[in-house]
Amino acid sequence: MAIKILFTADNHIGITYSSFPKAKKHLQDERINSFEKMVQYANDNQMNYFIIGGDLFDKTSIGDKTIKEITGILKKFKGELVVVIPGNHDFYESSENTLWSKFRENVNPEKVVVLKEYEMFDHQLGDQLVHFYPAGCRSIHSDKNMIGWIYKAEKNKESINIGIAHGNVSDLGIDDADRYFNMTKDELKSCNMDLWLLGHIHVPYPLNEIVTENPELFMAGTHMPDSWKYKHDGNAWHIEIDEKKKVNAKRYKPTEIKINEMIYNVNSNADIDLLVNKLNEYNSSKTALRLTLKGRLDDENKKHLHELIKSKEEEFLTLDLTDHISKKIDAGLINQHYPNESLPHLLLTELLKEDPEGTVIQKAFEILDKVKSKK
Ligand SMILES: [Mn+2]
Repeated sequence: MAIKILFTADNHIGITYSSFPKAKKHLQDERINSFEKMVQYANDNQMNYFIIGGDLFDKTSIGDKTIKEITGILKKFKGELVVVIPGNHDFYESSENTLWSKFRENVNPEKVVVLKEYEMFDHQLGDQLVHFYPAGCRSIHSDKNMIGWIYKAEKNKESINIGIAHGNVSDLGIDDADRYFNMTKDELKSCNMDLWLLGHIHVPYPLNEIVTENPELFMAGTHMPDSWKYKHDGNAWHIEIDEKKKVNAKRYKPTEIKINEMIYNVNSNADIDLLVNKLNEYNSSKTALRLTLKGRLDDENKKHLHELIKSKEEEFLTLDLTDHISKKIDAGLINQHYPNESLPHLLLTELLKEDPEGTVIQKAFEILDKVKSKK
């Protein structure tokens, strides 16, 4: 019998989206709504396990209300078991009144387990025995990973053995290898798991949409884009593994929200039209866009461009504009500012001839303008 797993991680519930002032409330709500959509997807596809590979929450000091909101959503999972490991942001603390003690008070332990210990957890699914080997975190940083015990543990070849860990993987990671529970691919392989489910790097792995051969490790990525740096779609894995250990997987995208950055050169009216076309291609109500404009325009075109962007602003979830467009200097502008045969006129006309697109004329114009305004 094939078992079906919805695998997610790095949900960072409670993240504030503080660098998206206009959209932050919407993004915070969507983070929870899209989390719930994963549970719905898992139900619609009759999945057995809903596995969370660490950093379900953004921090250990998360409020009770948020904890209850999430446990309430997890209760709706109709499959056999929700399996959670603590990540480095929501690491396990053994004292009382902690995030995970409160979380566990709010769930049915038969249906939702937090695997905080470094020991095997068994689950019988029909005639299939499944062994989970968890390697969650007990601190925010560590120069050592937590999978050492798995390497040493006994394995039963008849059962399906699933390792779940949270941390950086050498060559895949984007984090400092020595601070975030770093694992090498060789170390993971030597543990002899049938499947590795990993969280921490917010980028999904592998990058294929459809997986028909066991990639040995899956990185969930985060279920929804979370920062200006984040260029991927939100992601979760739909994974199936049968008794012969054959793996099939596909991606599930729980949200339409995208975060994009765009740098664009505008030097003419035609460029402005092209820019508007590009902006029209976005699914704007679901997109936070950081737009940086470069190039050179005369005052009139620049004003026109700003009006256009202002009208677009409403459509986007957030449209952050950084304007590095400089003033276009041509004969007309020089004539307008300085009398014919004056020193500035002669100088600027000469520089314009020399290199009309260069930065020297730009600089010279700015300096002369400064001098002029001081008089
Ligand atoms: Mn993490």
